[in-house]
Amino acid sequence: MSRGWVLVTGASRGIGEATAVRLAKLGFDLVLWARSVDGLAATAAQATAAGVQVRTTAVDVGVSTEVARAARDLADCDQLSGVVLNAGVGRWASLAETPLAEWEATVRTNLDGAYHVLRATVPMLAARRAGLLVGILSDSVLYPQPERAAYTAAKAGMGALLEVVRREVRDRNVRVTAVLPSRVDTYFQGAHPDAAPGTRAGALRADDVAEVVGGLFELPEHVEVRQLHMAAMTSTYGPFPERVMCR
Ligand code: NJP
Repeated sequence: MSRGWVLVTGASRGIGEATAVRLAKLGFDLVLWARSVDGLAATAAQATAAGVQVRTTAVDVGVSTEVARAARDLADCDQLSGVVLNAGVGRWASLAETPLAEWEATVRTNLDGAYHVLRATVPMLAARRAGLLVGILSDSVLYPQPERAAYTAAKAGMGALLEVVRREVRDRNVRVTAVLPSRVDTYFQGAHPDAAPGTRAGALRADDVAEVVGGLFELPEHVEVRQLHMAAMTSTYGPFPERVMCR
């Protein structure tokens, strides 16, 4: 029996791909958005194998008209149960070395993209008087680091937007969770233009984040996890030493 539809953005690879597959295994039908048609098809094939319905649309979340067009298909889904705002990009550079085009591209995907997708989907969840919104932010929001002005600002803005939405739709029973991962072994660039799974030693795996997001969808409807900060035990990232001294 269907558990309703979940929209996952940035579902062509990385955390979005893993999350889509995890949610499919939990029985959710899926709407998958990203720009890469081939990547979406590969994710859809894995999700369909779990026996759920899957719809894919090539969408640049930073372009309002594309999101509006894709959202028209969403209206046909009889029950939108949740949204995973996962599409994101980031390239590390100091403020002085961040050209305007890079700043705008980062904000357009991470912050404007969240705005466009939220505007399209929050009314649907609010009308149902149920649903879960999960935003994939970053621990950069908690620990702003040098060399990543555009990314940190965009993700912090997205976090603020999610908090506003939480308060606006709380009385409609819509829950909002911000997930703040430390490093994850995906294609995400950060400081590494050639990043690919297998190149971030000691980081979380995409499946780890997917497992946690899947768990959020399994919670009773009266439970809201508002913020979730996760890191690999092998991570030494962040302002505090995370390595535990073994006796
Ligand atoms: O990265 P990657 P992750 N419109 O590059 C899509 C956050 N995060 O899985 O459009 C629509 O493997 C892109 O698809 P495509 C991070 O900020 C990561 O690690 O086909 N989709 C692909 O499916 C991000 O929010 C780390 O190119 C767009 C996906 O996004 C989320 O995790 C740490 C798009 C990116 O897959 C997933 O990133 C952290 C657009 N305009 C937070 N632009 C980490 N990996 O270390 C991109 O704290 N996508």
